[in-house]
Amino acid sequence: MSGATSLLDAIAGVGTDRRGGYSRHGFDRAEAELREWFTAEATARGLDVHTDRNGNLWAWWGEPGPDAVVTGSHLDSVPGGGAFDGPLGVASALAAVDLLRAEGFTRSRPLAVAVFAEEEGGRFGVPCLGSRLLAGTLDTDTARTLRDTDGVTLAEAVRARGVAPEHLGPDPETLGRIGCFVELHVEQGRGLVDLGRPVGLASSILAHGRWRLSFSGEGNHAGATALADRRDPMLPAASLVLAARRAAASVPGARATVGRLVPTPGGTNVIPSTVDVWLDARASGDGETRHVVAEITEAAREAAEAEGCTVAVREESYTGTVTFDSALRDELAGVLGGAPALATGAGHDAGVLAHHVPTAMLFVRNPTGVSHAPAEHAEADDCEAGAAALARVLAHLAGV
Ligand code: HGY
Ligand code: MN
Ligand code: MN
Ligand code: MN
Repeated sequence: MSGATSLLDAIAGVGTDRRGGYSRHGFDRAEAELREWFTAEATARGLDVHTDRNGNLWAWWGEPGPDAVVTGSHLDSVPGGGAFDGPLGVASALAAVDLLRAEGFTRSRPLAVAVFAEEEGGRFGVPCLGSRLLAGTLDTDTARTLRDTDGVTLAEAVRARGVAPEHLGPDPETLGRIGCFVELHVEQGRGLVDLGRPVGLASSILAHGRWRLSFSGEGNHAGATALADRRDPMLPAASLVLAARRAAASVPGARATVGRLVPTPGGTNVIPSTVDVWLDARASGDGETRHVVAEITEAAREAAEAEGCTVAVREESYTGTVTFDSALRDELAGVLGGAPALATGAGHDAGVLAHHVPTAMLFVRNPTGVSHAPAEHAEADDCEAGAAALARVLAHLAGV
């Protein structure tokens, strides 16, 4: 890292800034500051930083060119997130550049560090927004009209960041430059802890998606309205939460989560007129995931009808099971002198790009196993081991 800043200090600094100012919006102040941090750190290393048509940052070592080796991750967060999910991959990429320069590394291929916008989908509800737009796996018209909780559209948000909204969308030129992509990420789970290893390689990602269920009833007075006269959408919403756990529990390895439920208008003494519920469901395959979601939405419809309410169900994003390229994974395990392969339930930009270019993920041990919460952690020496492993992988892939 530049000056005396250690890798961990940089991550803690970025993560803390981020955690403190939680980048609720993928293009708002908190992330804007983190993007400035990255641009300054990359420029200090002689990398040439560009912003692509979808707001992703690209720091090039040498001219942008075909068959580039790309590494990187994201800087945005979830509400109350930890300091490592995203920033560890970005800071480690910069630290790996330092290590390669220090050993006099000579490139045989272009090399870039990428920072993808809005990976958590915290502002516009679509995870991996920047990498999906890049890869063309998200309908551009739909994307442009995505709105945040303040009603700001993605088009308005990117324009405020100097990105022309009419340019949002598939970017085959940028995508075409990627020869392979390697993302380093803090592990979100205890696989490496249980194996007693500091670094591992990702084997697969669960199929995962997000659905929005909007329950509508009749807003009314909490005190003046007899129970028999109510059409309270909070009841079917509550049923949905319990149905989600039941449905996921019936499919081995499946997960279903309701982390966000918004009654409108949201007064203590007001029966809500509508309740919006966001469902995050994941399982080992499309069939399993769709089965879990079908069970949940069926229960939601029944509960809505019983309360004289209606429910609208909308799929907001979906990514099928990701299986990382086993040949590349085995090659990199060899470069690292053996590194365990780990499945994960967490989605990543690497999961989006894996459908388009040879892609691998490095995981760094998280002693708590916890993620998307302040307890998310990685020890300093494991962070350094991760950056050193990434440097060896990049040297193998991009060296002479
Ligand atoms: O939700 C996820 O799996 C990732 O953290 N975006
Ligand atoms: Mn995350
Ligand atoms: Mn992440
Ligand atoms: Mn009153």
